[in-house]
Amino acid sequence: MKNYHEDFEKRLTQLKRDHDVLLNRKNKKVQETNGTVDRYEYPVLTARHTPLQWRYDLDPDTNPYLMERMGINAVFNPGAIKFNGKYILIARVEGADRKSFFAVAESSNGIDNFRFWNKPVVMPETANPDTNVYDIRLTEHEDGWIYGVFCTERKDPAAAKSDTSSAIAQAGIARTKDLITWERLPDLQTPSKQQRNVVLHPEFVDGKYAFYTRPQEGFIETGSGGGIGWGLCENIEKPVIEREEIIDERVYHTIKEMKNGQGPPPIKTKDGWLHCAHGVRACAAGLRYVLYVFLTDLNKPHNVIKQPGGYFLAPEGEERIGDVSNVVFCNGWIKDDDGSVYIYYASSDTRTHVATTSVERLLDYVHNTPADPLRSAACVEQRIKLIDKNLNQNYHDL
Ligand code: M1P
Repeated sequence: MKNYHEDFEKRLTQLKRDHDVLLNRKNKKVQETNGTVDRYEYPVLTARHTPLQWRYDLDPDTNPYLMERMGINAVFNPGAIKFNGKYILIARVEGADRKSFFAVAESSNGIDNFRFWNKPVVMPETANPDTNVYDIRLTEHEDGWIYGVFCTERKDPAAAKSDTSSAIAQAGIARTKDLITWERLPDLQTPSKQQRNVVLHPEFVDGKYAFYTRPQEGFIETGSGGGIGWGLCENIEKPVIEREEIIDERVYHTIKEMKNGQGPPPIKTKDGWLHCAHGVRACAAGLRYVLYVFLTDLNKPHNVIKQPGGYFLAPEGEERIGDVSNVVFCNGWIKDDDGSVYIYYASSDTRTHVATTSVERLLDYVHNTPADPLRSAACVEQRIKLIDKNLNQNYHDL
């Protein structure tokens, strides 16, 4: 007769060993880069990084085949923060049942050995329970709280009974001091039917809380609106934005012609606020998501002062493939005191990576990368100017 317990023990030992190897694996910088960031060989978080006890029933009597009872499908789109000297990610962990939840993972160097805390975040609900929550942005606000602003999704109550996919997306808001206990505030109210990619600015503006928004008419399509919006709110405990203006619009035949959205909260620098956002274009293969970077005015964070043309980071290699292919998405980055910047981006709604750079490099990028001239002929003119400069100065024989 087959000894299930012996098989169970063997398999469990193997699972633990493999998990340990994964969690202890050192990350390596990838050699080839374009000078803007350093990319790394391995993702920092994947579904396989989640603790075994989150997925398996570890009791041989109730799970003799040691099956994954509650699978995890993906770990992506994390918010990020430096907290008690650790690099913290609050990831979107998606179960095999398609529902996402938040979970904290920490690392001491920001590039490898991320480990999940024992249990996922218990995020309180409002009176109107969320069906799905995802893509948290973490803001250390000058009011002393750490805010998490995330997408809350619920079935559209106006949808026909037969329509089981129409949804309403809004911005959920919660705050914490320890990343363990969260106080849920009411969802943000704005003039728009739907919201995603809403981010709280870290400082008061005109004495008010300031939000980057992304108004949209439908759940997937932004409709006639879209763009990165901006609005002020008097009272975070009753959060209402009465006036929403678009500060970074969608533009025909660019990397953000279909939609765009603010990434993490911006980083304050001597020259202005540095922003990372995603831009989406349509192509025969579907939607393509890339990241771009821009700078806004220090005193008026809603005024864009520099916007390099094109993308800053696009999916490469295995990043191109996943549940929603051809996507990179970023809603978390960390700036260290020495000016280093850790950009946590997800690829294809499946896994999470890190790219490192610095404030200095990012400022060089935004100041010296030409803006998109919007026409092929103007692009050629722009490139010939660069070629001529290089030829005339004869810097190096290529
Ligand atoms: O699938 C790509 C991304 O799509 C949405 O982002 P946006 O609203 O800008 O299109 C979000 O669902 C995001 O989580 C996802 O990564």
